[in-house]
Amino acid sequence: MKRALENIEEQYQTFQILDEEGKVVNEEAMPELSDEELKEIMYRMVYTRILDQRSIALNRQGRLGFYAPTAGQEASQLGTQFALEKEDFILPGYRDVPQLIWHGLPLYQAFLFSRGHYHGNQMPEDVNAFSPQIIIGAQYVQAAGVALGMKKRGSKSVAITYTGDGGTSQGDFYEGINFAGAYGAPAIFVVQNNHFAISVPVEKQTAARTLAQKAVAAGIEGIQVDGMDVLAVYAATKEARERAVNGEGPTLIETLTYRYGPHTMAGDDPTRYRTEDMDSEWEKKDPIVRFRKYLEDKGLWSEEEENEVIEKAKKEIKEAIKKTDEQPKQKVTDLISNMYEELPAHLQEQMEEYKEKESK
Ligand SMILES: Cc1ncc(C[n+]2csc(CCOP(=O)(O)OP(=O)(O)O)c2C)c(N)n1
Repeated sequence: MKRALENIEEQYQTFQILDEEGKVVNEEAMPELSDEELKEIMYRMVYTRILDQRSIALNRQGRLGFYAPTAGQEASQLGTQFALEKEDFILPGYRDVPQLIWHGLPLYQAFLFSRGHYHGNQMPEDVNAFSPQIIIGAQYVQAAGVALGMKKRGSKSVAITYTGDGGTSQGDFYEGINFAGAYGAPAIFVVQNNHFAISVPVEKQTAARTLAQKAVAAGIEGIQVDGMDVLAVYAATKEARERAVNGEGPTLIETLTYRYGPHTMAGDDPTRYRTEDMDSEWEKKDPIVRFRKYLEDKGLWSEEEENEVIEKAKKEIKEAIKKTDEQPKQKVTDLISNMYEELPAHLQEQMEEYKEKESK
């Protein structure tokens, strides 16, 4: 990984391992991964692409609620997640549900989150994660705090958080990276630069040449990575994790990526702010196509294997949505009782009122 503070010009370079044809262009940066691990990364990316397609379809059928599409961002999301250990904490944004799933959140709970059901926000005991943040940038401040807590406890783990290019314009973004830098907190700050904050292009977001260089002002490491290259994303995150647990402080990772779909399923129309040329230019960089070529060249992947993953994903998604449907409906009292440890008087009153209504 390049060191932003040592060489100012290097801030503007993009770290890459695989080019668009799936050829290794940076042999010395190649992470150590077994054949099984390489295949597992592909498995997760293909599975997640199917999950995205199915989630969009389920949303259109009225069977899911809030949904922020992920296709195009698989390498950024899963390359970072694959570099984590089970005890690491994830503080995701609303588009980062795949990382939660691969960190252990059951699919049916991810679907419940989409439906606004409180159980979708209840992370299982062994899943170190917060529920997805909707307030842009807020998770950056929280990640600095979680990471500082880990440091104080002497645990050898990290807190990783995600925002988009738009999120870097929020005060919370700067507060989070600055605080973590000042306290040497073991945090990894990921900016998935998909080039648009809903319809606002990144050029309107900042005059900075890169978002990674914002690390310099916080005195922390910063790196811009080809976010369509899963090996580069993994290698950068792995190194950031090692630095963090060795007491060398936080890292800001900017991944250059693209979301093929709309911002969310709530009526955004990307054709109003993106051209077909731009879409097709980014589709040529597709993280799955690129990694498939790399694996096929190594004799590690085949069409049959990929089809098996697709069928498995479809089957599991079907089972999960069935389980989602079978969960008890959310009651008003559930909503109230999951907001505060101690209820304020006015909510206590409403609680009594609804308890009575629900018992009838
Ligand atoms: C504090 C705050 N302001 C505004 C919004 C409304 N909002 C939701 S998503 C979004 C754009 C975020 O873009 P970006 O950070 O680039 O992430 P992306 O959705 O592209 O992953 C905005 C402005 C919000 N959720 N929170």
